[in-house]
Amino acid sequence: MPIPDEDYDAPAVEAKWQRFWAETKLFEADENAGKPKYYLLEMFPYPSGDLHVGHMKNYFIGDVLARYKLMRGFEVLHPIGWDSFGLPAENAAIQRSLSPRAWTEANIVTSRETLQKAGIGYDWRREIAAYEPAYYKWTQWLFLKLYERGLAYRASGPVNFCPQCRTVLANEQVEGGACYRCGAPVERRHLVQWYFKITAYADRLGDDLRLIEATWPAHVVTLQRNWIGRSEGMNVRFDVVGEKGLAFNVFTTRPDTLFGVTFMALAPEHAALPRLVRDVPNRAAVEAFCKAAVNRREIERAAADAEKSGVFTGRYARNPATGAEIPIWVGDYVLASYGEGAVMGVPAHDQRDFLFARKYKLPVVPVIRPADGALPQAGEMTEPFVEPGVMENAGPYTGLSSAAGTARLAADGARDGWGDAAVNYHLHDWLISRQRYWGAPIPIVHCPACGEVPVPYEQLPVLLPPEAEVDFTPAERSPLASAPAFLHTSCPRCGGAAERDADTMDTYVDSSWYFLRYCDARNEKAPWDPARVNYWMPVDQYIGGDEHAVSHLLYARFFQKFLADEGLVRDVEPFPALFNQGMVKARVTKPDGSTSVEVMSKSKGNAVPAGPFIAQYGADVARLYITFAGPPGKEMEWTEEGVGASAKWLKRICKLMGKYAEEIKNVPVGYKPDHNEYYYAEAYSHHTLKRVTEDLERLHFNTCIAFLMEFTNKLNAFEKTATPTYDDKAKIAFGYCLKMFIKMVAPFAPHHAEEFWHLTGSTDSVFRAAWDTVDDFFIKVIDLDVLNGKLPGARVIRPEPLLDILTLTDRTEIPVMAYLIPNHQRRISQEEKIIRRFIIQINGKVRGNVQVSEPLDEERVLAAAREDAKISKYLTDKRITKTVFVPANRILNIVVE
Ligand code: ANZ
Ligand code: ZN
Repeated sequence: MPIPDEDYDAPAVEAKWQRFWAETKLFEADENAGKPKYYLLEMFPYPSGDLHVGHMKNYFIGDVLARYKLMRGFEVLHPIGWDSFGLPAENAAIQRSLSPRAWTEANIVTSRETLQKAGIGYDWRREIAAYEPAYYKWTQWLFLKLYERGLAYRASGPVNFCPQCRTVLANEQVEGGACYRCGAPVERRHLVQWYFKITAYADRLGDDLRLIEATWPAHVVTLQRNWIGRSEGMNVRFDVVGEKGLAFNVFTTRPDTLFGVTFMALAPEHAALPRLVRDVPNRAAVEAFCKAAVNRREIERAAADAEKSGVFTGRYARNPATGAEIPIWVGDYVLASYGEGAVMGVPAHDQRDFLFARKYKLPVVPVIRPADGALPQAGEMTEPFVEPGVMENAGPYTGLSSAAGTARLAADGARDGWGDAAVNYHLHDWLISRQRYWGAPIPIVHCPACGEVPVPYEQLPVLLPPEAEVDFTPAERSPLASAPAFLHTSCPRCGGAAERDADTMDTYVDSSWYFLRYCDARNEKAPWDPARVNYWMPVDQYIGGDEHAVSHLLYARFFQKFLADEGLVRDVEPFPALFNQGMVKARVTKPDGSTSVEVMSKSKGNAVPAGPFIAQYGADVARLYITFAGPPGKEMEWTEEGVGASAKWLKRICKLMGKYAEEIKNVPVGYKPDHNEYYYAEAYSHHTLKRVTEDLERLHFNTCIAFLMEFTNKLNAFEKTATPTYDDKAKIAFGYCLKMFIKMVAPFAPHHAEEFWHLTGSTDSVFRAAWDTVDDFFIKVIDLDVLNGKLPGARVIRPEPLLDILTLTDRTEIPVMAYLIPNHQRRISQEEKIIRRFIIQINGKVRGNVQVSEPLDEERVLAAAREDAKISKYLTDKRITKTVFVPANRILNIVVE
């Protein structure tokens, strides 16, 4: 067995072990393994080209954990697949005049090869790709299930439309008013689209955040909670003055401010507006205002600091609480898509209403005062008082707290018929239709006679038409409509001529259930066997970016809950533990020569492709570098110097292994350190093990590596030939420590570790060797300070920082690694430091006292007495006939013959 050395041929050695792992089925996960399961998952990649080293961070983190969990005795499910449908493939394909399929497949081939060369341990038998009919058949099946339950529906409504990508987008895909893909400003259009009714699960999605709050990054939980945006309040009815039967509902979270309402504002899109302004003189002005406002984007319109505009309709409504007539305005800050599309304006207590009132000279009427202060004076207010407080000038409610008043108003409103308690969500239904080619076709047929007809389950999959038949360059209609053989079909219900739905599904539908498919990836009869899914689910550790906080992570939770209601999965949170890896950044040089550090990406020109990098340096160097560069959750900067340090450390380990090949081979089976006579190196190994294990559990890989580096330094500094105490016993202890070390290194540098492990004579994988358990003895009795030099009976000098040399009392110097530490010399640890003085009486006479450390039992006190110079002379050669031990009084009475 060659020892990895200077000439270590990374590609050859790594390929050898990768073959070995494949042949020995190391990562093939099985439900019947008789071990506890561990489902580890990285968000499945979008195959957009070759992976760069920034992408690899995700997979390296996963792989370190997978290998560690294997060694901890888990049956680890670690699968991989491809999120291979979607807009970018189609856009890239159009730009390069390739077919989306050919482009995607080529990318999968390169990416797969990169992951394999990186040595990431996956169960490749479970590989899936969203664009394969064997997968999207079930995506369509799930659509039909949702449809059956009324949770997939078609509706006309305002949608976000990206003019550049020529498709509608989900709300989650609109970022600051722009398309999440191409950045073009999104337009509002009214189209008939398919929706998934995620709002039916809003409460459960919100409530169950409590179950994962502690194990998800806090900001992701907050983002989801705010996105769901549960809001409790009241719907209040305002009757229009002078028109019987016409009324507006407003949603308010502050019914306690009802007495301060000075106007009403409707959304420009409000359905009842035309009727309201039918006969008013300024009808034209209102219509012109609405037309302009509708074209402005909602986010802009609703922003707290945006300029607010409005127009008076000329009509009035009656405040149900006061009977006062208030003017009805149209306001561009009122959104049609939230609540009732109308607000009651309370300028004294709401920021947006305040700005609106100031601009249009509407009255400000304060009706809430701070609990410990006076009611604000309208004329003096420079900003509204938005906190809850005590109600004033509020008729029968005056003097009530905001909370009490709100409850009373809700009861009175319900009794008198002008208002009801209401809950609103900011979450909208999930718009899933896309007017693009590269996605799963929506399994619906439109029949002139029967209307919308679902494709029968047994006719799935509805296959995408071959690319040759499709004009997939963007046009007004979906590309699928350009393939007559696809479009024209017969109605499943009446058999008459009908058309298929020409839209495809949002790719987030594909990724809402892929983690379930992995559990039973080759099932042809069903999307999965519930027994298998229930065995593996939930995912024990999910790793991915927080950019999916309110999209994928929300959709997947929704699917899991829906599927639980269908009895297809258990009702559990799918990802109880989520880890967000930090971004990998790298320096970018701009045309003007200036530089900046930015997130690695191909488009910025700062991406380091993973394939060639691994071919040059080896996978272990790449993964060590990435896992050592900083805490995995933090961002890191990629530099070439950093790479060198990892490569150097690996070389130093190789040197060490070469030096101790004999020792490693000769450790007797079952060897354990002797607690009475152990070596510095053994104690140190267990301390290192403790720290590495704890930090692996916390995913703090960088500190694990730092501990292991420190350990390498100590071992390397030891010169065995110059050490008189380096005898057979020491050799065994050293071999033992090195075997522990190899196992600790294994998750981080698996190829090297496997090579080293086979030096022990083992023919099995190091990943089938059990992770060592920390021997608490070492942790309890000897602390790291002691190990770092402060040994009793020895003085430590440090000629160089990393080489600990002991100068013994006889002036000999030895490196501490081989220093045998007999138990009686060990320093007393913190817990043992409680020391008590005991009085010793012999035959009724006090003969002295002794100091004893815990445990303070009779045996130890007696032993101390025998060792004490003054007392011992009364005990030598005497037979003790009786002892009386009084620990409370700290006395030991001894009766001797
Ligand atoms: C009167 C009021 C007085 C309000 C006050 C607030 C403070 P959240 O918490 O997000 O649910 N609102 C209701 N529907 C709206 C719409 N379609 N477009 C814009 N704003 C709307 O916000 C609820 C509050 O937002 C509601 O409570 C309403 O203003 C406004 F001192 O009613 B409030
Ligand atoms: Zn029909």
